[in-house]
Amino acid sequence: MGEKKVTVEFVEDVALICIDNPPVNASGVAVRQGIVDALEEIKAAGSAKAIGLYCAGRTFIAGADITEFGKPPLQPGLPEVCNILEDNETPIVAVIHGTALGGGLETAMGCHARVAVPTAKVGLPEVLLGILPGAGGTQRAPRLAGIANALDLILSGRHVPAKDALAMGLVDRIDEGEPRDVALAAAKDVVAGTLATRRTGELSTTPDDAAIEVTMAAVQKKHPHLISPQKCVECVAASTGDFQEGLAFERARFMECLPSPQSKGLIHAFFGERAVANIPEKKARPRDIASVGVIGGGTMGSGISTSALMTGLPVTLIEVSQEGLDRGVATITGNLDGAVKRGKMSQEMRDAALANLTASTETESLADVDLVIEAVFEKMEIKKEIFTKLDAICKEGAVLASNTSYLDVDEIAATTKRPQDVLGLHFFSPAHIMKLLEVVVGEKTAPEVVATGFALAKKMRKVAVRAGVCDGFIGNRILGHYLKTASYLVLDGAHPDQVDKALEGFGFAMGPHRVGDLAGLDIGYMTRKRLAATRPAEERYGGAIADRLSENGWNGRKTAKGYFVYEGRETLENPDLNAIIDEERAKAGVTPRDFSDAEIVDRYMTAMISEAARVVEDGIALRPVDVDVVFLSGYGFPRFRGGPLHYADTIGAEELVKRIEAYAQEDAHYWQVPALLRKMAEDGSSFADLNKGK
Ligand code: T1G
Repeated sequence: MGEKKVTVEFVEDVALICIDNPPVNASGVAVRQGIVDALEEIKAAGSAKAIGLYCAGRTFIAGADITEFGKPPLQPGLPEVCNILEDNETPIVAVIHGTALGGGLETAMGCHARVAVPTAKVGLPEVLLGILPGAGGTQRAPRLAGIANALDLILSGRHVPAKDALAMGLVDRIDEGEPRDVALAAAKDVVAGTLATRRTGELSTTPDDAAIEVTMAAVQKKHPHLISPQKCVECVAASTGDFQEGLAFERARFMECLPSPQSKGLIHAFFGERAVANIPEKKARPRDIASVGVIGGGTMGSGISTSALMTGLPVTLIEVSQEGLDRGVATITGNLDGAVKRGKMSQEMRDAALANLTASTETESLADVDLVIEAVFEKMEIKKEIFTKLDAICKEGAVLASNTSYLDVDEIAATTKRPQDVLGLHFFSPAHIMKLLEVVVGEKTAPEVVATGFALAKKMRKVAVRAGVCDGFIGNRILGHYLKTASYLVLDGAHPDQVDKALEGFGFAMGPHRVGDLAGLDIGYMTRKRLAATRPAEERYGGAIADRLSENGWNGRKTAKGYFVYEGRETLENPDLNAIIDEERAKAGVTPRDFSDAEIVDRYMTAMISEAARVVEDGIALRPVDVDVVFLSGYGFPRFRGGPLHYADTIGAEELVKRIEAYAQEDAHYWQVPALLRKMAEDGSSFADLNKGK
């Protein structure tokens, strides 16, 4: 069992159990067995009248050890350990610091009292991993906090601050101090009778059928694709009955969720968001960023400024005109007010952030900033002009970044005498909300500059993914490819609404035509025009219908008309669309045919997977999981599917190659089997293998 993760200390008439399993005291088998052994050791000693259980390091148990999932279960299991704690004769008080999550909170609820330090948080986030609290959480939480609180805790997965946990009844007291000291004092108070103890399982839950009914209807509506939220509600409903029966019911539901593809997808996403931080430049020391300059007060520039201000960084916003500046400052102010409304920041923090904003039309005012982010119009000439100017103005060691979504970062860097200080920082709109940040590494970008991009992302609570230089980097390059499939499907017979509904059925929050209308069809129009000169002659053009919409001035929501018509909150059919589609099909000599929803999804996903495989093949993405995280945190890819390449493994390379070869009968230029996929089909490997470096 390796080195001891759990130790016992006897202090007069109490005993202390300390768990020490860095980094987050996950309750792997060594911790579970260690707790059981500790209780036996204390029993054998016979001197303790109360026990304090606490953790060393930065947090209380942050859950079951997720790395054990999917492997043969190791005994004792966590449900058993929680029951052993509860049945223990000598009362146990758990002391919570950091985050007691999932199996961690369940362990604490198995104890006979809970004391938290003021900064502690508790939660049951299992639903975010496609499972449910499987060590008694759905039975003990309602007994301590009531059905409504338990449903909130279990379905939101949120981390509840100590004072709210106290109000809910999840913890019994809040004490200041180091965990060991608090545990000792609390155990003493148990002996003295000033801290009450009880067995949670002996408590009863007051039925609340209305809450159960309303919540079940809500999760079925909000999470139509997911199985675990509904099972969570069923388990909480069972908590009004016999405790042991409730535990058995919970276990059965848990075992239905754990092997599900959804849970595998969500667990892949959890570890993926951590794996992408593993970059070649990981050991480089980031440069200190204490001030930021943002060039451009448009949607992106304002969003980026807002995101920086929300971290406490001072921002200097540059615009060419006072009018543009005023518009930028107004947008930033609106973003910050919105953040206050959403409870993301207090009014005081909002005021402090706004006080940290300087607006100027003088680029020279960026002479001393540590980082400049250019977010102007997507035109290479304009970007080159700006970087030439920044090169002359900015201090040595300043990091110069472009928020370009597509353009060649090396070409931009080459306009300066310091290409090693230049990189792409590709934010996603709205930049103060979207999690993803593509850190685009140029040929000459210095390792510490890349590390600076990742450090900034962490500070902004974003997920950074390292991308190489090509047209559109990771996300937009792949998007550009699979959106062609959407346009071909419409040209060949599917209706835009059917395509959207089929992909929403797959799990996307919104189909490509509605997303296009939301983002603005003019963006796609300009990209098609920009690429027209370099479009291969043999490439089938799918943009004719979308071009007609834009040429009619119908660019989506911002013009209240695009693929659909928008009246207030209503999305209606565009009465002019079908005629345009018919005309363009006729012009292209297409005899339309029917597509099933399944075929629409297969073609769309196969196109996405194909280009994603090429992005990995070309080294633009470090690993397949990097592509997955880009799509999960920047393109609304359904999280329970784990990302395009995790999903690809559920199909298998052989089947994907067969599909592409079949589709290539229609269009051999567009449907080409990526070399990586062909190799995987031949050697039976998977993207998961590649993630493991196999
Ligand atoms: N198991 C294994 N490894 C874990 C882990 C866990 N539960 N939690 C974190 N890690 C690793 C993580 O991969 C990373 O590794 C390192 O710890 C630091 O994490 C029966 C079955 C606790 C809030 O869902 O939300 O209990 O990348 O980078 O930002 O009902 O980690 O360094 O190699 O995230 O400070 C329920 C999951 C499990 C909580 C800390 N628990 N963890 O955040 O650090 S299911 C959870 C978190 C369960 C029972 C069921 C966060 C954190 P590496 P980090 P952080």
